[in-house]
Amino acid sequence: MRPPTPRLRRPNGRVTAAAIAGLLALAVATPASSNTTPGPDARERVHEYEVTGPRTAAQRTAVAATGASVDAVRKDSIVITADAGQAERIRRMGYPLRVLPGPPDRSGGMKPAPFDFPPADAKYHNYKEAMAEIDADVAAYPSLMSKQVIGKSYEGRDIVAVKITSSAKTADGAGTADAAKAPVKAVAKAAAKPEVLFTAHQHAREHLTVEMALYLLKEFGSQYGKDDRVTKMVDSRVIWVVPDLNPDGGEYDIASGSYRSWRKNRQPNNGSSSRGTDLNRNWDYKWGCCGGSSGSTGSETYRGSGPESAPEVKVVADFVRTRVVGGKQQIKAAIDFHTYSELVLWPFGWTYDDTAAGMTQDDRDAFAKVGTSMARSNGYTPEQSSDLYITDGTIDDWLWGNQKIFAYTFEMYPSSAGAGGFYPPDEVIDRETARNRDAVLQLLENADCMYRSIGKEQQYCT
Ligand code: 0X9
Ligand code: CA
Ligand code: ZN
Repeated sequence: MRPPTPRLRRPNGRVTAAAIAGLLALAVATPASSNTTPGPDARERVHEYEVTGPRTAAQRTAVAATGASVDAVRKDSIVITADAGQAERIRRMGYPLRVLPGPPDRSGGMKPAPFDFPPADAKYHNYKEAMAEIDADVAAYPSLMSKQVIGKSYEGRDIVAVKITSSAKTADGAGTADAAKAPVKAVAKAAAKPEVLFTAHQHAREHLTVEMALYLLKEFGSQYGKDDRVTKMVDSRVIWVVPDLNPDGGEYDIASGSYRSWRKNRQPNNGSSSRGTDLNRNWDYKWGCCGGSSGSTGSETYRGSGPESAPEVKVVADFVRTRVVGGKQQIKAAIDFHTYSELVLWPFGWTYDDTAAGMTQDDRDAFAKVGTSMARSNGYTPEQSSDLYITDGTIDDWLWGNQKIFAYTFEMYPSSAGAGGFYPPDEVIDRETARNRDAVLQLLENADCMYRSIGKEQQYCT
């Protein structure tokens, strides 16, 4: 597919004065060590910057309102990804900016195959390798796993969901052996198994999250019958893993052999040469409500032309809606994996308030209790997502606000840009995916009644 021609020329073919001025401004503002492959549209070039000064969520939200993405938050500075225009606007707000080093060169001087990771990062799975790995896991554990193609991305790649559960007819947390011993009658009227959803890779450059999803498949498959906690959960829950929400963006990010720091999907925008919607601003709950997304197509946080306008979001939202059975949403809890900053986040993102319409004190307390406990196990920092900055149209706000699913966002390794940012070396994959094993099991174990965590099982779950 050929990207649309940048609108630098008038129909009569003459280059406009404004276009020349724009190009000159870019030439001046773009750092010499540009780290992205020159594309047809210079406006798409982005860099990470350290912004010194913003120290409150409101100040960070104001910076994000320029259309930059906020990648990391520190006490009195933040790290953003921005294009030259956004960077200039932030400078004019009075905050000093410092350009950070671009994505690492892991080529080792070798030319990688197109659409593949550079040689030094070969342990990361590109789209084709991830699909092959999923198929291999399903083939290795056919009695536990099955794969469904739930729809297609804008460029036509399969978006898949893997279902993991054993044939045990129990939802009470008992293992297969217990289930086999249980009287036939008890088995026959066994309750539906609570379902839990794990999603990954809404943001193209956050490749470690695909590895997280693949780790979960391997772990639940290989440890079933060996590890007691895994066995109980595979018996008593239905686990859904959607390993790649943004395959087009992910492939685009690696396609040239040097990382592009791409965030959005690859959907063209009407009347604009800038491609892409930020999938995590496109969900149908308070979409675009609150200054937590952008209406500009060139922005890193462009919310799309309407809620669910991104095919990838529509596909996953439709899938979640199919889990409403007999008027009841079967999915009780969820984690959406992102990078980076090492955070456990809960809704709402659209408001600074702890409680709001659709979020009672008990809801908030259960979110915080389980979230804090998960964070203790992986060493992440637990907080409400708007403690960082306001976001609207995010998946967790939709899953909770619209579907009443206890949905968390995990921001994985590393904790800072200096430690690798969006591109940590593949040597960390095993350690940083296994690091979330206990947290994932905790969520599964709590999923049948999240309010048990605050001592209110009687009130909410009987
Ligand atoms: O901005 C985002 O979408 C997430 N950060 S990232 O660097 N991975 O892009 C944070 C989202 C926080 N807000 C909610 N989860 N609601
Ligand atoms: Ca390596
Ligand atoms: Zn993200």
